[in-house]
Amino acid sequence: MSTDKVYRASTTAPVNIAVVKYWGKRDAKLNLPTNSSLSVTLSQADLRTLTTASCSASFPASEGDSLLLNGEPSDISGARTQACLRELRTRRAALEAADASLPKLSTYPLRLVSENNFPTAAGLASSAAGFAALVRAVANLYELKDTPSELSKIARQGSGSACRSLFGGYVAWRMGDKEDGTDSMADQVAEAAHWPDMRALILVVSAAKKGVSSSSGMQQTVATSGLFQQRITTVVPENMATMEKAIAERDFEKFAEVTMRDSNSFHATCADTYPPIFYMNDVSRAAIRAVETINEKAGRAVAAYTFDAGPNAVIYYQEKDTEAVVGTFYHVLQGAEITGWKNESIKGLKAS
Ligand code: 2P0
Repeated sequence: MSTDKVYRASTTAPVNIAVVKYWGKRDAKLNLPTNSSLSVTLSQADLRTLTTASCSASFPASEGDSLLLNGEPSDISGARTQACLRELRTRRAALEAADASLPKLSTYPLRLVSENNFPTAAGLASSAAGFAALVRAVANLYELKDTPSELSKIARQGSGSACRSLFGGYVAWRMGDKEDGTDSMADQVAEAAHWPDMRALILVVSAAKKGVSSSSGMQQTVATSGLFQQRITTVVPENMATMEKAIAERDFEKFAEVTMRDSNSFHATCADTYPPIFYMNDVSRAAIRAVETINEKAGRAVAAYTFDAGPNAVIYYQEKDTEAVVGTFYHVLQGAEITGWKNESIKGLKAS
């Protein structure tokens, strides 16, 4: 066999937006969380990372592994990326040890090329899709037999929320209780097709990079917030159980209430961090008031807001309520960019 042969595999991974939030690590090295979390995976038509992994004996060993992210060379020497690549190589090496006829891909330098189909500068969660795509692309290249849940344990070490992007639909990340993290992984609660009416609107309030990174923000919260203890012992376990039931029953009002309460609880623990962390701004709060107005007018919860570690709002709603929800935002939030989920006609519209 020619040593010049280039082995290659490509994959895409979607962005996910949590409705029960991950915030807090019990082990920062292994990315083990202090609570379970649950997210909705967004359509890959709108937000996804495409990653191609290749390797060859002909790639100069002196160049080592490399990553081209959106056309720019990117540093992969960080501990998290290295942990992912090490785990993937170890699994490939085990296959090679068991079958001498397999090419020794685990010994070749890796070239990774990754592109987001959304502006990285938009301040949207890109690390989740990024690490999920990286792990699956290399796993495909190495022809690993691991299940998505097994791969989620590797992606988790790149970025916690990345473990949830290995699945579509409604996804839970079970925190687990083992010290080595072997039971801290994601599983699918329901397929997207289970609730075909579900939609998400993303309101890009600010494209600026966030002031406090998630990693350091959550460490400060764990260390200083008293409210956080109540969140992880009582609030989140209840929200996880109620949310799973709401999804199973396609109960949008319950889904909406838990989504909004959990976002509020997460941001309350941020405010209770010392010194406090503020991710939402005045426009974010205007979005919350707009959702409240929409729901009051409808006489039921037809829209649910949630905010991550930044000011951008994600609004969940059902297709039948598009006019009430998107129509109102279209008029209310002047100057904010509106992007839609599922390639709807609202994609890319400017509010006016
Ligand atoms: C989430 N966030 O559940 C929560 C809600 C932000 C707020 O997961 O340190 O980038 O890489 O494990 O995954 C953001 O945290 O943090 C996040 P690391 P990550 O989506």
